[in-house]
Amino acid sequence: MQPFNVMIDWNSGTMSEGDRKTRRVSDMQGMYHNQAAARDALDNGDPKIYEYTTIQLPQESDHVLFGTTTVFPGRIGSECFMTKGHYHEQRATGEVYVCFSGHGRLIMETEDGAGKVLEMLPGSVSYVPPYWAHRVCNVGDEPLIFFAAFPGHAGHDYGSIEQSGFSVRVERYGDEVVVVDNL
Ligand code: S6P
Ligand code: ZN
Repeated sequence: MQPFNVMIDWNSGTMSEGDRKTRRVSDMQGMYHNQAAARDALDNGDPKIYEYTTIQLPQESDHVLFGTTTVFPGRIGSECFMTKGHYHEQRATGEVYVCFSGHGRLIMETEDGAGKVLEMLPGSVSYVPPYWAHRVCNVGDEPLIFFAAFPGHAGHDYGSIEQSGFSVRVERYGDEVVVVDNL
């Protein structure tokens, strides 16, 4: 394989290579706490929650996959727009998130019951260690744009999160951001 460049437009978070995927409320059924607010959002235009691009490379451990994500600003009820979140299928793989613009929270947890929430802001580099599920919430009024890099063989396990969710959620009231237990 030959080395190559890709170009990232940091205003939008789009990349010159790779498949850009869009996730709307309809792609995240049951993930927001306030189900009535989620139904309202669905009936009122099914807003875009986030978009992401991953570079197309062999999904092998010798390679490093990377991509960008743009989480749009907004809330479903009081809960901030967020990514679906996932474990890596190969649990023993970590990830690095570099935030370029916007303001967010990175929610992480393990199957052993450990949890951690980190702030994401321009210049923050967050390390997601192996075994930690991860989800990103936009707590600001601008798009939250970040870059991610992870081992090629990581894979994505969405099912575990779809079934049991994360143990906390991030809500915003006025300018106040709160992390609430999902009981
Ligand atoms: C991949 C990495 C990101 C996410 C992206 C969308 O390991 O964590 O590129 O894929 O932020 O989130 P999700 O949870 O829908 O994959
Ligand atoms: Zn990941």
